[in-house]
Amino acid sequence: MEKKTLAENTLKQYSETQTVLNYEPFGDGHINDTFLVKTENNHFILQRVNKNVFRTNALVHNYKVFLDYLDTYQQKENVKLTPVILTTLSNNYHIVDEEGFAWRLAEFIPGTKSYQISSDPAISFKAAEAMGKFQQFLNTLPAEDFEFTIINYHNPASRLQAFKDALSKASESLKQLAKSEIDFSLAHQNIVNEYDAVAKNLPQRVTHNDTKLDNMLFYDKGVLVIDLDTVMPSTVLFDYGDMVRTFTSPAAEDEKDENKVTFRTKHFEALTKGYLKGLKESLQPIERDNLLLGARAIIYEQTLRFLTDYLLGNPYYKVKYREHNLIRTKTQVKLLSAIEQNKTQLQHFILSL
Ligand code: ADP
Ligand code: GN1
Ligand code: MG
Repeated sequence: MEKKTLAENTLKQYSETQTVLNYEPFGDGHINDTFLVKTENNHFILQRVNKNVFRTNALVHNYKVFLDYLDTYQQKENVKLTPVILTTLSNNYHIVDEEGFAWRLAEFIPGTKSYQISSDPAISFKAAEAMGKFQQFLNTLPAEDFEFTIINYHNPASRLQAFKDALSKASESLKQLAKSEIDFSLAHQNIVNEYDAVAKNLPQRVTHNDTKLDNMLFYDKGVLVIDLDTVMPSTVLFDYGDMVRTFTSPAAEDEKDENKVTFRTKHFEALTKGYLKGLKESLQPIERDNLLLGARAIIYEQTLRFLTDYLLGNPYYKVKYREHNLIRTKTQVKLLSAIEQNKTQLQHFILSL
């Protein structure tokens, strides 16, 4: 069935969307299909979850677990952490269509903005502070009630293996074009060993797992966290790390001019302060001591993921042109190299807070 018909069938299952005027693609996510829906009186966000990426049943299960807790938590703490996910006429958060795709409808808050790049350390601070508050909520959830919406999602060792497998299959011409990124990846495998050495002792918590800057919505009342498809058991190291990855460069993840990609210490400091502001006391020493390792591990993992996707002909990330994933790889390499050069000072800063 056509995606348009499936979307319209979905909207019929909510009382709020009986008068849809039109809907159009929205946002800049790499994974799901997102639409802005206009009705006579309101706007909504309609999303079709990518079933090739997520295990749909696990995802539908997890949303139910955390959304059922969220209402009570938000009322008790008097906070709003994320846009409301609406329930259907039969009281579900998702509708699974006949092709097996899950759809959901969320509140659209007018005047919200999401950013690809942080333009001010104050933005980095606020976004990370919001993520810290979100983690305080996640800390109240029992990890054993959650399923894995993606198996081996943040797992540097398995991402390294997937990269090596892709390398063995890739054409000579692609390997030639990505030669320096391949060499870089092979030369930095020690990061996986460093991560694996601490991983077994890290507490498993429910975490967000996709904390890039454009998964946060800024508005006059604060910052909301979105893109909850990867909420599942993992470690806070990656949530902290993905903020370092996406807040510290003044250039987009797919900036073609490598010279524009730099590591901004001020943003690193601001986001670290923001994240630890409310969260510091609930983190264990092993977590605080290894936050920087989390950043290095996730930037390395992201380098491998983009490069693997490039070598395999872009099956995973949405791309606008053939070299898009290679360009994304190059920005990760530049950022990780800068962090590797400043490891000692950065670690010192984290431990000084
Ligand atoms: P993806 O997994 O594809 O990244 P997201 O859930 O992050 O999907 O949504 C993609 C983009 O859509 C976001 O970066 C944001 O700009 C926008 N978006 C998603 N949900 C909302 C919402 N409730 N209100 C406003 N914008 C939203
Ligand atoms: C994807 O869904 P989105 O666009 O927020 C990806 C993340 C990557 C990110 C890189 C489920 O995030 O893991 O870090 O792209 N999400 C998934 O930009 O793979
Ligand atoms: Mg997103």
